Amino acid sequence: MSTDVSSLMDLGGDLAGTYRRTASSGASIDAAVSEADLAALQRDGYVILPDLLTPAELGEIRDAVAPLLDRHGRNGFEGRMTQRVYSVLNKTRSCDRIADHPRVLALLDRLFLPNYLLSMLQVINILPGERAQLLHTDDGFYPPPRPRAALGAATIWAIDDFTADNGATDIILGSHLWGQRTPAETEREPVVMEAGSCVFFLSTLWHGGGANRSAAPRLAVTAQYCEPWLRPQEAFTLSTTRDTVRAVSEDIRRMLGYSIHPPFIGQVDGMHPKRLLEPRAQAL
Ligand SMILES: O=C(O)CCC(=O)C(=O)O
Repeated sequence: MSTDVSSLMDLGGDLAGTYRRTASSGASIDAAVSEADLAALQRDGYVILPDLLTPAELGEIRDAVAPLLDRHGRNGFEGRMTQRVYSVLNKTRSCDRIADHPRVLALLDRLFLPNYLLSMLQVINILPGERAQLLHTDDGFYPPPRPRAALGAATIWAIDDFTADNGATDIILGSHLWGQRTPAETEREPVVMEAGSCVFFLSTLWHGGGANRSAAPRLAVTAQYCEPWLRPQEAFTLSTTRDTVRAVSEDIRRMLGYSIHPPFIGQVDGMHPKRLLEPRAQAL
């Protein structure tokens, strides 16, 4: 049998022929800053990125999500005294900067294959009286056994200050390196940080929402990301309207799945998914 293809990767550019892979805005971050972030992340399993959102941006997020916080969690994991908003991109543009912040993308660019995906974007409001959430990892539902490299990463953004008693995310320092070990409750350490900061952690790190022993809610937004060959938690290609896809940044569009993991993953009818955004594809 003769063929001009010796490896499937020879086809890597074919589907992406019309739409070349777009550059990540993570490239705008000083390499020394990102390398320092990465070193802390690899050592501890998490890194705090301070002061990334302005007071105006925080106010915009608070105003936009307040009317969406209309129900409590349905089980102990979601939290009976916790309010969550899913499918955030279809409901407000105010959290876009959280999904595509260049400082975060610069880390993702270093950790994962090109065209990594957004796996989850969620608002989490922990109300006074909420108990500590079950400790968990964010990629434990993918079968490959630990210890292994993280298959994804998460950010949790403090929209309110995170304090030691208001439900700040608890992390287990260094647990990203563990094999099958599970943590004890006594190993929890709250991530204390000011509003506008985020904690970035590997999806292998054990963590959970903290107990809210204060008198005020703790508002946060979390964005999770995964390798481009994994199925994201939120099925964004099914749930995100075409109008929303057009409205978001090129980075978000790529992370929603309007991108190809070479040579074929993510195709639509044998073509690049961005063809769906062309005017003549409106009827699809
Ligand atoms: O709200 C938090 O601080 C953490 C929440 C979390 O890890 C989750 O719900 O998966």
